[in-house]
Parts: sequence; C-alpha cells; structure tokens
Amino acid sequence: MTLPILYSFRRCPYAMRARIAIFASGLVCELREVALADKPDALLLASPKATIPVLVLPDGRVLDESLDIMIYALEQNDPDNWLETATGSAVHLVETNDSALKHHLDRYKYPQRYESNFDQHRDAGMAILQRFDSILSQQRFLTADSCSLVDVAIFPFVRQFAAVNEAWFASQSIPFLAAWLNAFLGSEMFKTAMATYPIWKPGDVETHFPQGLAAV
Ligand SMILES: N[C@@H](CCC(=O)N[C@@H](CS)C(=O)NCC(=O)O)C(=O)O
Repeated sequence: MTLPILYSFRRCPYAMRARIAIFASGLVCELREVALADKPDALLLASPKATIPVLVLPDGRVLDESLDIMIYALEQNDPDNWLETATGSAVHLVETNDSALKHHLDRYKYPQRYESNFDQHRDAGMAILQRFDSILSQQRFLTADSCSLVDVAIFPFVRQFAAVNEAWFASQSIPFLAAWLNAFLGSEMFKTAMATYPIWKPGDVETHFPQGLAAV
C-alpha cells in the first residue's frame, strides 16, 4: 500500500503541528526526516519552495503548507472534532501566531542572526502571549472549552518561546497559558510527534509515522 510521504524536521514547529494533526487523525505516513541544510532532491522536486513540512499524497498531490496538511489529515478523520471550532475569528489567532509571534520569536531567539534587540522582541512576543492567556482565563482552550486545530497549530511556537529562557518565562504572569502549554508537553500526542528519526536518504527502508504503526 502506498502511504502519503511526510517530509519533516523534528524541531520545526510547523512540522510539529502537522505531525500532531496526522497522529490525531490516525493517518499513517512514510516519514522522511530532512536536514534543512541538505534537502533531498525528492523534496525539491515535490515542492520547489522547499519548506518543511511537505506531504506528498499517493495520488501525487503535494501539500506544502503546514495548515493545509493539518486540515487534510483532519478531514480524513477528526475524532476529537478539532476542525469544529477552528473557524472564523479563531483563525486570526493562527495568523497572529504565524506572523507577529513568529517574527518576534525569531528575533528574540536569534538576536545575532537578525541583529535584533532581543528584549524588545521578547516583550512584544509576551504581549501576544498575554492575550492568549487572557482568552484561556475564560475557556480551557483558545477557541472553546475543547481543543481545536488552533491550539495545536499555536502551541509548538509557544513552546519555543518558553524555551529561549525558561526561568524568565516561568516568572511571567501567564498562569493559564503556562498550564495549557504544560498539558500539551505532557501529552501522548506530543511525545509521539517528537520521536526521533534518522535523516532520510533515497533507498532507505521506509519508516512510518507514527512509529511502530504498520500501514493497514
Ligand atoms: N508557511 C510554512 C512555513 C514552513 C517553514 O518556514 N518551515 C521552516 C522550518 S521550521 C523551513 O522549512 N524553512 C526553510 C529553510 O530553513 O530552508 C508552513 O506553514 O508550512
């Protein structure tokens, strides 16, 4: 049976959100772990823009945006109704995450690469996280009292933001966001999504994501 092929990079937050949605949907993929500095020709051929993640479907269609991969997986099977509340204004939260929060995260995390003032970007990022915290003070997740695609799309970025300086992050007054993040970090889906794979090269034996699940 031909499986969808997922080009992934373990630490990439976009790839993380895609892997988690795939896991939640029950889809099994062939996983090809990629080194960003040495992308395989098969990836460049499938998607010349060559960002990670990319999902190549058995019918040849190529999904090369993480949100499209999440939606595709959940449209096949969405046991926890993650698509249900991920509509309308909730989608703006993902836009805020992918534009403003990612912008500040990069400049907070890599001030030398961006020649940026890291504390200015740290504070601007935290202002966004405080808005998320205030939503979570009213309901358990970002769009409702149950988890949705929006939460899963955003938490890998909040995780990275927290990891830049854990002590500083822990000292901030964002108790609802911190609890929300910790629940994801302790979850089975996160642990599965963070399994390690060797870098793929052509001719390798197929490895599957999630690990250990044979295609049926
Ligand atoms: N909008 C894309 C962004 C994906 C993206 O930028 N991924 C990073 C890795 S985290 C990447 O592939 N960067 C290109 C590179 O480093 O060569 C998506 O949502 O899939």
